[in-house]
Amino acid sequence: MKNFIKGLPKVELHLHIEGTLEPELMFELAQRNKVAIPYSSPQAVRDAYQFHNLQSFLDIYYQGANVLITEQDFFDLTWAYLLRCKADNVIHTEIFFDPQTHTERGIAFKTVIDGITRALEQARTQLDISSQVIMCFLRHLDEDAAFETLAQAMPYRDRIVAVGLDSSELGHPPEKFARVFQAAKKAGFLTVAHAGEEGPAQNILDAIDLLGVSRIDHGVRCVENAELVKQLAESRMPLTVCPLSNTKLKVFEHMGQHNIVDLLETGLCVTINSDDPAYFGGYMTDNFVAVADAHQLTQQQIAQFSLNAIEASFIEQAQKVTMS
Ligand code: ES4
Ligand code: ZN
Repeated sequence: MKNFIKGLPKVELHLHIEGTLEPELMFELAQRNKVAIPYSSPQAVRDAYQFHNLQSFLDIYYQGANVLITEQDFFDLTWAYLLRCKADNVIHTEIFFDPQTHTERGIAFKTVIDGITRALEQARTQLDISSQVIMCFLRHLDEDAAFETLAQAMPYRDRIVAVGLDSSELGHPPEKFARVFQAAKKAGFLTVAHAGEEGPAQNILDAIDLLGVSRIDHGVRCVENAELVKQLAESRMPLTVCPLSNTKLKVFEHMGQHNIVDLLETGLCVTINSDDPAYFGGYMTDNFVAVADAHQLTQQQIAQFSLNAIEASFIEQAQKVTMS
């Protein structure tokens, strides 16, 4: 089954580029940029990755991003991820970046986006991997900061397909960003949002109704509202589910308890994604294998996750036809 999964063409729709920072590269960049990090070795970094909820992860994740300073750093980070994509037969990826994690430290928006998109362009020609970029607002920061970030993104409008919402879900519901999302839509961006990861099913409904999202990131807590599950199935609203993330952050205690297969069988457009693979123990193939092993998936079910991801992607319609 592992070989079938590895060879299956895959599309990734939920990936934080800052979450692909492997401990070895973190060390290399810390040295290169003379940034102090509170670890003695890459192994010590890995040992520190014991999380009990989303916040305990985010604290360590934002700290890790401090080693990213130059355009070349963002290129190296993104290129390393794209080589993993190639090894896993990921043929298209839509990556998130969090500009505020960097601009708050005095790194220019331009430095971040130029490094990321230079790697994505190189992957288009050298690795045959297509891509899109989604800019996320940090929901623990305020509405003004999100508006400022949206203004900074305007010169790069042609490189960013959508805006999203990530970071601490509890205490920061979708309504906090309704006006920013309205402005982003007016400027021509598609929208997505993390919802129903740690927060209630109501956040999924509000992301749809107040933020006008095209996809829900995570969304696994939709099962707490039967009417919502029916609506998601009928509308084929995609859920970008991240199995290893969910078990690492204790959204589910074990992979066997994960509801992704139930959602698939109920007819929802669920997809498998890696979220923050350097922190959660695996890239795309690992996530597929973890679900397939725990739930004894058939090849047909596994392939359906890939078909769903093509359907849910922001690839041009004409390109989708040739992919599927
Ligand atoms: C994230 Cl797993 C997860 N949830 C919310 N925000 C995030 N940012 C990076 N990973
Ligand atoms: Zn995420």
